Amino acid sequence: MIVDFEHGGSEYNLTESDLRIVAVAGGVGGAKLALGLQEVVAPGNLSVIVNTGDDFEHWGLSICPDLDTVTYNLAGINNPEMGWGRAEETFGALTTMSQLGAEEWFRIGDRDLALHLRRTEWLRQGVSLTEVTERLRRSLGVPSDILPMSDQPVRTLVHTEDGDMPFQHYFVRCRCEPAVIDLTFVGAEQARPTHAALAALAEADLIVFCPSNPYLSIDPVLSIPHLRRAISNAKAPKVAVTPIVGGKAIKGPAAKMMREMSVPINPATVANRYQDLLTGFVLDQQDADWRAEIDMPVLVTDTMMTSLEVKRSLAREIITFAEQLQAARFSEHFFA
Ligand code: FO1
Repeated sequence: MIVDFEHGGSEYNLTESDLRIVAVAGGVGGAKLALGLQEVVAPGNLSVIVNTGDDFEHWGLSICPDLDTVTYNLAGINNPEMGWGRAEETFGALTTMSQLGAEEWFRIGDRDLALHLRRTEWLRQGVSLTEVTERLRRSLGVPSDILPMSDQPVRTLVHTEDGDMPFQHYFVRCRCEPAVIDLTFVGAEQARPTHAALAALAEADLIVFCPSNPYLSIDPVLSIPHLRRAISNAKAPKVAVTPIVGGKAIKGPAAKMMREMSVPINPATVANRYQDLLTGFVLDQQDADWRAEIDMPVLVTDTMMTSLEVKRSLAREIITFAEQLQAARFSEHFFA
């Protein structure tokens, strides 16, 4: 339970408490912390608001990579080596599609393909992406809510020195090699946050920005009008975990993009980027010296989620950090 004034901050066992957490996540890095949070709160008390800017049509199917990466991680069936896709996967369909002249650069496994078929079938029937995602996560036994940021399409367009390209062409087909100039989230202006996401934010005791790429995963979520404001207006403390450790990203192109966009590659850049939204920031212990450059409360700890136990301990430390922030906020308020 986040410290509130009446309780005086008594320590609960979190999994029995009614603590409600909302995590904002993109792909691999975000999914890892989402799993850590799911492990330490009561079943059903975690909602993950997920980026859909990476989504695209491929083989005539609606592909939602970040939703699927979060779903597979929270279901415990993700491919631990790749970070995306499923464990124990086969690629018979991919091989045959290639023989039939279809594109093979985006490697869809046979079990993953079944999920895309099911999602595409339901979307074509008019079922919302939120409802589709709910059905899929329940079928896979995930106890947490997995919430698309919007049910309307938002597509990340990457402006590079080799021209403009859809996200998956940049990320997978071109392996993030083109130098990024800028990003556009096509459709964001017209997109509305889902009711489920707004409700989760209103009820949250804690909002966690997972260590996802700020430009490719967090910014698309914040680009949706009203969603950024709903996060800002939420009563819960907002804590972000650094996606940059030791001057580089754990995985993916964040550091490369920062260099190409002439942005200093350090945690302070990320913290200051979301300064107006955040209550606190989590630095990796390798970057403790950056604490002085960050103008908000900072938790310094091990953020390298190399095991399930580290994911759990990081989640617990964030919750304790948030309790301290909340207590400080109450004491300022009541004792100012
Ligand atoms: N990423 C790759 O680098 N290569 C792939 O072939 C690939 C296939 C793939 C299939 C399903 C899926 O859900 C994700 C997949 N990804 C692949 C990862 C994906 O491009 C990224 O996870 C996100 O879009 C960025 O977080």
